[in-house]
Amino acid sequence: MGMDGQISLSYNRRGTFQEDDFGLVYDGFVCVVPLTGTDPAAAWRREPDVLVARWIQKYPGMQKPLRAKSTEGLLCLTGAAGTRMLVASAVAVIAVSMPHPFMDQGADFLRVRVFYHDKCFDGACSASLFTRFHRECIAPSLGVPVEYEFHGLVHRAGALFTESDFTGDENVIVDFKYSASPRITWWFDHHQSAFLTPADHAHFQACLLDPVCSRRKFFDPAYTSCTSFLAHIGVTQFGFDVKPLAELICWADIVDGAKYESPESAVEMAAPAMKLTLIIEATQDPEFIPKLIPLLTEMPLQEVLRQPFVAHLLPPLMEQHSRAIELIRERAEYRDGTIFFDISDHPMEGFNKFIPYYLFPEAIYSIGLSKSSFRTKVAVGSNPWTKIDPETMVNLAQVCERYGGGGHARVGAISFSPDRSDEARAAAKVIVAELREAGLREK
Ligand SMILES: [Mn+2]
Repeated sequence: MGMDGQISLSYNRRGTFQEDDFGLVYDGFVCVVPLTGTDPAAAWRREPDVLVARWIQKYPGMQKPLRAKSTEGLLCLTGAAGTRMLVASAVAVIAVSMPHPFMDQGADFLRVRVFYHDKCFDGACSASLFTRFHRECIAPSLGVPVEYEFHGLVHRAGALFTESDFTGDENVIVDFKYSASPRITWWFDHHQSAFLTPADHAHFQACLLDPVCSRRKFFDPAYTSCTSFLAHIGVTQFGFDVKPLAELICWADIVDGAKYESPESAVEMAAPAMKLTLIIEATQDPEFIPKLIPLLTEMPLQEVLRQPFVAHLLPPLMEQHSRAIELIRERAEYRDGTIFFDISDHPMEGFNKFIPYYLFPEAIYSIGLSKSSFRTKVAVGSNPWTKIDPETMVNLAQVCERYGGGGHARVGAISFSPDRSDEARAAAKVIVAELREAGLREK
């Protein structure tokens, strides 16, 4: 089209613009094209002032154009509050010749690439929910078929994102940190620590002031899961119907918020969502979760679990889980409200942290000594189902900090290098004595 600059956002018939209009942002200019009524190109040639006046009246945020110029048949307007508006006869042509701003010329479908928190139940559910939301609420107004791709993201030291991975026509991040990349067109997160840097936070704040951007990027740390947050935005702002997805949304909250109603529901793995979580957290196959994601919003979780590519993964993991329960049962010493177990002679990469309270429901605290390939760990936790007044409980983060560890008031951990197991054992012994004393006081 002979225009430089970047189109930063896509059509938005259901969003910022009114129902009968067609909008896109081109190089910071907002352009609006009527999809109904008279031929806008003809109207523009005939009576440009009337057309501009009509838009200004319709979109109050774009009042009082200070400057108007015409470039290759496009009229650019600068608004009072710095809002720039582009109204043009040629925009109608853009609408026809460019089905989507980021689409390759000649491509006959739109690629939406969804980036999600990897090996996380909420991450996979969020990616699935976004896809169904986009397919039902956004894609129909695009006028082209849409294909969805999935790419997992992990927390790591250094740069979290690889810009060259953002190859979609739309690039979406769910349940993961903010990226200020202009290639990211949608973002949903609920983590307290969503912004890596103050600059990222400022970038998002600026987005919130933009009427188009603020309809694409959403953050609320008050939500237990990204899945339930995404559902809320979909329902309240886009008319998304989440009624068929109630099971998924409910379980994303339970799993991500560790809101299990009892130690049994956390440990016995009876619910399909728990079994799926076990599989999702353990998988080493990079193709597994992308294959799973589309199914999560298509069928009940029990049916997802029955799919052959899923079903065969469960038995060995359930067996490993049962072995961990038996080992902890065998080793646990319960006294004065506190459980202690040492399983450091049985290296394992992780175990369900609710097992101690499943075995000793009356326990207040538990201290576990375990060993994996890269560390000896002292896990210091408290029973989420205890009836003890939280005000009187020991702050476990402070206990762990004394040994260079950390965590939250209710659960913490200390890591020692594998060759410092003796120090780990000594620290565990001191903490056990301290918590048993506190446990005695509770009685
Ligand atoms: Mn989450």
